[in-house]
Amino acid sequence: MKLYALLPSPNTFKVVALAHHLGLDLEVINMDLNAGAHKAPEYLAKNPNGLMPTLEDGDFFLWESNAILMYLAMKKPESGLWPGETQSQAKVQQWLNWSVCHWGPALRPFIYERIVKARFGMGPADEAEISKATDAFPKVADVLETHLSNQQFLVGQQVTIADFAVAAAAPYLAMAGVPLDNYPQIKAYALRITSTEPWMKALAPLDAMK
Ligand SMILES: N[C@@H](CCC(=O)N[C@@H](CS)C(=O)NCC(=O)O)C(=O)O
Repeated sequence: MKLYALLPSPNTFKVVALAHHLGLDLEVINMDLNAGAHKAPEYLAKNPNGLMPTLEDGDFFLWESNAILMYLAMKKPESGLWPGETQSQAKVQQWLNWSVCHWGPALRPFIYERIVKARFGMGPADEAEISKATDAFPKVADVLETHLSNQQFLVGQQVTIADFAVAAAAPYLAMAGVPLDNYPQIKAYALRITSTEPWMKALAPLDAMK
């Protein structure tokens, strides 16, 4: 299998970490944004959004990172990363959707304003945006903090793809100054999920890019 990837992005490295966790063979192809590789017709035929990641498995192509997580986990049902039982599956879906609809948007302004802009020379962080995001943050973060106060993982007693999705931004939380001082459970959880060997392997290219 191949993954067309944007290596510094959480949507990419959560998929790479899962492939390592499951012991799946995945060739990672980092797309050259400067060369416009992601807007070339050959790539748009694989993913008409022109975004990464995209999975290629023979003649099957799949985009949307959480769908890719599910597809990979279903290849190894014995791993439990995609649970076998209906209510657990629904709970995993609940957190995958929450991660796209609420957690990602709550984190994005901090990551965009403080990391992406600096990296691509797009000017200083917009403090008005940061202030708006800071005010909005507790409404979302409180949900995760409360849930984690008596849970090691989001669903059941073991790691699932929901954890891969929700913890994916962990390496950027401190760097982006996400206001986590009042959220000890979230901080500990993000570290717990992403300090395993598969995550270390997936995150290694980030260190090389610093
Ligand atoms: N919902 C999509 C988001 C994909 C996405 O926005 N990818 C970003 C990296 S996180 C990208 O490819 N950016 C390149 C661009 O915007 O040109 C997913 O989860 O796969």
